[in-house]
Amino acid sequence: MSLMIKITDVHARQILDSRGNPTVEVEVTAETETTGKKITARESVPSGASTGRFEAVELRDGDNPYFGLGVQKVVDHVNTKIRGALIGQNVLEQGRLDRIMVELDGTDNKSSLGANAILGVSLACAKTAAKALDMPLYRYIGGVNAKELPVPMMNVINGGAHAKNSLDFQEFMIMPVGAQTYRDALRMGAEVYHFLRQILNEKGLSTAVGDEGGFAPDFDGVKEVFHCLGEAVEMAGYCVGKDIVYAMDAAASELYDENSGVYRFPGEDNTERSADEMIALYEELLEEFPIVSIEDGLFEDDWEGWQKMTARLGKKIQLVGDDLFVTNPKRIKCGIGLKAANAVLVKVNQIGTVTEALDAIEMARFAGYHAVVSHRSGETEDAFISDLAVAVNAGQIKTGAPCRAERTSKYNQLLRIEEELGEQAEFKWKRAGEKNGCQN
Ligand code: 2PG
Ligand code: MG
Repeated sequence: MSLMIKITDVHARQILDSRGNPTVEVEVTAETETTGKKITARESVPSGASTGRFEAVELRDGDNPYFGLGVQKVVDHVNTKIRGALIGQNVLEQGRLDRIMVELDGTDNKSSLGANAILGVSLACAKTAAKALDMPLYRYIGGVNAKELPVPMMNVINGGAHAKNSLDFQEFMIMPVGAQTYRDALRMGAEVYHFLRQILNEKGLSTAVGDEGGFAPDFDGVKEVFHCLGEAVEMAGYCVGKDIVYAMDAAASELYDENSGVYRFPGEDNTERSADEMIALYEELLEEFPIVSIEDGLFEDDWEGWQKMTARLGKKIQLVGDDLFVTNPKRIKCGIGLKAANAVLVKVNQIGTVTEALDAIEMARFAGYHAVVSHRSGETEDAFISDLAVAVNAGQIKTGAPCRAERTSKYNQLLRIEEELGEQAEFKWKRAGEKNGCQN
């Protein structure tokens, strides 16, 4: 590479995420050799609540203050070891920078330096490089063909580990697939969200929100959620199943009891379901409601169950592996070989570097799997994932409800990107399981 933009500083600090827990923010400064101009950009690291057991390791201090959740050790790793290894390197060589950090860490799961240390630097390097080249981040990562605005998967009802309500499944999402543009999709989603609040109010249900900005009342089972969503969609003047379709994240690993091998539903008086019964439940829901995507329908290590579920449902809908794949090319490869799932959830902090996340996306799509770019339940105001979604033309982004600034920052960044792309911008719903025909 001929252009040299040398890293001159790497600096981390501890900040707070959207749950009020500490996380890492990193600034990378680089200098263009020819002009001597210095550029600095900053990125921060998100954090999950329903984390998959195969995720790269998020290091925490483990003692006071912050109830053991501090990241001061991680900050020190960035400011000493990683800084030392990256100073003088070319910020444009993302693959090399990420490899240096992975090798410096030396473990399989980034447990030595911490995936949160490595990711913060990796993200900030990409952003600094884009800024130094005076390029939008999505263009820097994706190149000239980065142009597709993703369909938002808006998590308007929160349950599971993200809320203290009676809902055992974690996320109930609306997807405004009938929109012609991203801007319209966002508006449609926000309108439905507001009507949903009105409906919940009228029913005397709570409109307090969960970690991802969705409402989190006590519902009388899963079907009641979809009935409420349907009412809200119709009140907003849209057609259920045509303008707006649904997606779910069951986050089933959270419900799985490994000792007995069953899924337990605390919100249904501890009803137990086997993997077969879970699949049957999804089939029943698909019959009744226009659900086009189910994430983590089964336990993160039940490859056999996933194979069965994919054989049964995979032609009709998108089956997304989150805890199953943890954005890890090795696990994705395994899933592809076994025909388990047909889509990958992409969370940069599950794997820990920009390069590996891009590798995961490439591998998935080469095998015909879809890629859904995703936030975490603990987020910051940074919107890296919005640029990433456009960079890889992912076509779908999951980043919570149109509520809470750490969620809207992602949706708003996509508005800016759409405006900037102008006539080049594309927005289309072309994913597995698309259902046509209005159900009203
Ligand atoms: C998920 C995510 C994001 P968390 O399970 O998909 O919605 O939740 O970040 O808590 O793992
Ligand atoms: Mg998930």
